[in-house]
Amino acid sequence: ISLGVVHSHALSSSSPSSESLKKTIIDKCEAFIQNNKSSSANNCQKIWSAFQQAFVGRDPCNVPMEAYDPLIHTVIQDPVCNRMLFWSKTKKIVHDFTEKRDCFLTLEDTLVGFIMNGLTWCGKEESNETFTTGCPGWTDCVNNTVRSFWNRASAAFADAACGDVTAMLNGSIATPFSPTSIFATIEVKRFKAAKVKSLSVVLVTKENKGTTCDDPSLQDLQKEIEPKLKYNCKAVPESKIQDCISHPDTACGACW
Ligand code: AVW
Repeated sequence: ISLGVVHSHALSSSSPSSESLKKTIIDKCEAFIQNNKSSSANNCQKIWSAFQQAFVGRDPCNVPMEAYDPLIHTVIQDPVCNRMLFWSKTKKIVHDFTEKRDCFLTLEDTLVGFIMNGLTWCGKEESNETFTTGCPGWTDCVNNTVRSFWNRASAAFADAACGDVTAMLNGSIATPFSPTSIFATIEVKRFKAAKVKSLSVVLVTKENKGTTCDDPSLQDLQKEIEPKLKYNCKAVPESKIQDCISHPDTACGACW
C-alpha cells in the first residue's frame, strides 16, 4: 500500500545533491586510502552508510554528537602516539605545517577528518534526501549536523591520544585557550592520564607581541591538565613556523 511513498523516497534519495555528496565522500575516502596505506582496512561504502544514517531524515538542528557513533566505530584508525597535534584558532598555519611534514597529525589529517573537512551537509525530517546548501550554520543551533560531527570526531581523536601531545594555540588573540572551543570543551577533557604523558602548548605569536604563556586562559589550561599530565608551554614566533613550512627538510624538533 505504501509503495508510492517508498518509490518517491527512492527517487529523491538519488537527487543530484544526494548523489554528489555521496560521490564526494567516497572519492575523498578512496583518495585518502590511496595515499595512506595504513588506512587500507577501511571500506568507503560502509563509511558512507554509517555517515548518512547519522543525519538523513532528521531535523538538521537536532542531531546529537552520539548520532555519529556508528560512523566513528566503522572507521579503522591507528593511534599515532607522540605525533598528535591539536589546535584552536590556528586552522590555516597548523594545516600548512602538517601538509608539509609527517611528524605531526591533526584530526583533519586522519581519514574521517580529511573526508569531511570543508564540507557542509544536512538532511531534513521525513525526507531521504541529503543537502549541501541551506544547512544550519555553526552557531544557528547547538546540535546542528556539521557541528555535532566535529564534536564527535574531535572526541574520538582525543580519546585515542597517547604519549606526548601538542596543541598549537593562537597568541595573537585575547584568549588563546577559549573556553567555548572544541579544544577546551571536548578534547582537553578526554585526555586519558593512563595513556597521555604530557601536553605541550605551542603558542604561535607575531614577533613576540600579543599573548604570552603567562596568559590567564593558559593558566586555566595548566590547572586543568596538572597534576594529571605534565604541562608545558612555549611561545614560538609565527615566522619560525613559516620557515619550517617553507623548508620541509628542517628536523621537526627544530621547529619549536
Ligand atoms: P576553532 P576549536 N562559526 O579555531 O578548538 C563557524 O575555534 O573549536 O578551534 N565555524 C566555526 C565556529 C563558528 N562560530 N567555531 C568553530 N568553527 C569551526 C578539532 C570552523 O571550521 C581539532 F582536533 C573552525 O575553523 C582541533 O584540535 C573550526 O571549527 C579542535 O577541534 C575550529 O574552531 C579545533 O576546534
